[in-house]
Amino acid sequence: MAAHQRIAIVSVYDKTGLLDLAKGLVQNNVRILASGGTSRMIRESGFPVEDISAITKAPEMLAGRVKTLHPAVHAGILARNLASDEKDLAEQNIDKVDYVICNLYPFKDTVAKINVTVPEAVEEIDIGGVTLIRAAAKNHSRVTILSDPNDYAEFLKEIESGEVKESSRKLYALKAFEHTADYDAAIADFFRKQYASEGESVQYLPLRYGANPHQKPAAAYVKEGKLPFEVLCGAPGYINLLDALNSWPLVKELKAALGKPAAASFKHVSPAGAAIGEPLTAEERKVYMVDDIPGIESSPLAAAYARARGADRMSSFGDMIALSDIVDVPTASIISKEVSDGVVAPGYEDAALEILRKKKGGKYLILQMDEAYEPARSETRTVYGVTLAQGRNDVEISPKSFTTIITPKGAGPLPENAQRDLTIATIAIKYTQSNSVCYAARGQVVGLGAGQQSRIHCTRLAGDKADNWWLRFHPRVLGIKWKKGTKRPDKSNAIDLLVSGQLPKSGTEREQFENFFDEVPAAFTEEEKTEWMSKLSDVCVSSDAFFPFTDNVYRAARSGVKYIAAPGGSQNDVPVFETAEKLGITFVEQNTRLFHH
Ligand code: 93A
Repeated sequence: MAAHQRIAIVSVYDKTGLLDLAKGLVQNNVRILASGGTSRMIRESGFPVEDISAITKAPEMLAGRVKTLHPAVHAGILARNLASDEKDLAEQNIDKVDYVICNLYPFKDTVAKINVTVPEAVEEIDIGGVTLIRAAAKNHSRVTILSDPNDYAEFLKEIESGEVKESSRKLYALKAFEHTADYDAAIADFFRKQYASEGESVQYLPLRYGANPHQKPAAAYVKEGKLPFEVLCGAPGYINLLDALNSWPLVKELKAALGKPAAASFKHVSPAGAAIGEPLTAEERKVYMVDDIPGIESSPLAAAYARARGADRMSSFGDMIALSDIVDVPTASIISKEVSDGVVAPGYEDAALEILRKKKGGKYLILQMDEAYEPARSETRTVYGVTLAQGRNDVEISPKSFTTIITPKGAGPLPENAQRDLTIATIAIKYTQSNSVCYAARGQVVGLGAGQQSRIHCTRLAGDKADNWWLRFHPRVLGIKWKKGTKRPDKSNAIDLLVSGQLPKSGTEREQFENFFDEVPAAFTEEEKTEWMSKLSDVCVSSDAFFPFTDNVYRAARSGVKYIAAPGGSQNDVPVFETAEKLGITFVEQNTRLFHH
């Protein structure tokens, strides 16, 4: 039986290298079948070529919309070396195809043009080419698919010396699948922008810009279904959404773990505070500036936000807020008094929504989250053109995570408050930019050190914040006589100067500071600070990875810390545990590293 003459189907939009390819195919006695424009170019250069219609017995139709779509083409490509496939081909008088060389209409280039219309884009959607490529790539155990002109030379070398190696066919097939996937993604992207921003189920949300005003275009979208939130008011920015999509799971998990309404106050993709709705004492109401909020004593959600916002008022300025429950009037009333960028919650009482809609001249961002939404198990992002993929951090943290005590040996179970506060600190760091260390007490974060490259810097930063939080309860701060009309942010700034020991001594800064008071408070002496710090106890600390040195434990001890939860694994584990024991700190195992970026 005469050897079967190999057949190549050639249909290329990008005709780069086409004539060299044709020449090489002809030299190797390969029969070339090509679509209209491709065939014309080969023929005009004097190489033998047949039109696809030679095997389909049908002309190209519909102004080129149907060129290669035909069983004579696709059965020839898809047939395996099986007796049953051979029989089918013989019955229909179809020859097997060995090589497919195809690249697609330039959809991406077309839609990149300004003001492109939908009909213009539609005409650039390649159907037959994608079918050729997919069919050949599917059958790559027998067929070679070339979808990139850069591969022609290597391919010709291979057929020169015999057959295309299996390893090459595999790589060409992979490239072909990537090519069609990328092509389809570009089409979906175009239509998402055209059709998915309207109506009830918004799938694509254009954003004004990305992290900075010059980073355009920007958008938020899901590839399937609809976005898990609705925009009730305002227009979210890119960083608002980063904050909302990190703070929402934080409060959802806090509530699930501890069974109480939860709140978080986020800035730059880390919590400034997070808390559950433990009732507020009279002092706490004063320190958190909520003693004038009607109904706060009967709203655990309002208490949770007062605590989250009250942890670090300086960092919370202009926050994105997450609330685990339907927002009520007391919670909305607190928010209405603070400088804030937006809120995400599962729902809003009508009267609460009315209050919030008035904020920022009607531009306050209000997002309603779909509580039932479950994100996909895997996450991807692109950094500098490279896609990174990972499983979502879906580890569950609950009071049960803190039952194994490392030191002191033989210690009984942790008190409930310690389990609660370790849970809060640990869920908070799960959503904090690493490295992170969190101090928690009284059902709330009291100091959080985020995004430091060195762990001791996290521990110090968080510890200093916890100290400042505690000093705000000092009678001198509680008794401050403010000048009438002093604004809340000015009060927060002035208190921060006072408690952090950064009081200006002279000059205009001092004058400005003094202007806020009827009676200027005296700076704290070191002795006063030490004396007051000694009254703080039962603070919990959680760390997103192990403590490499004992310095962290010494620093924590200075801020009333009695419980530490951190993963082990450092060469220094033993000295770290021993130091904790010496300082009267219970060290609890928390086996999961919780880096977050
Ligand atoms: O409109 S199509 O989707 N219909 C087809 O049947 C078809 N077959 C191949 N476009 C089709 N092609 C594409 O035509 C190829 O993907 C290639 O990009 C282009 C080559 O056309 P020509 O050979 O006429 O220049």
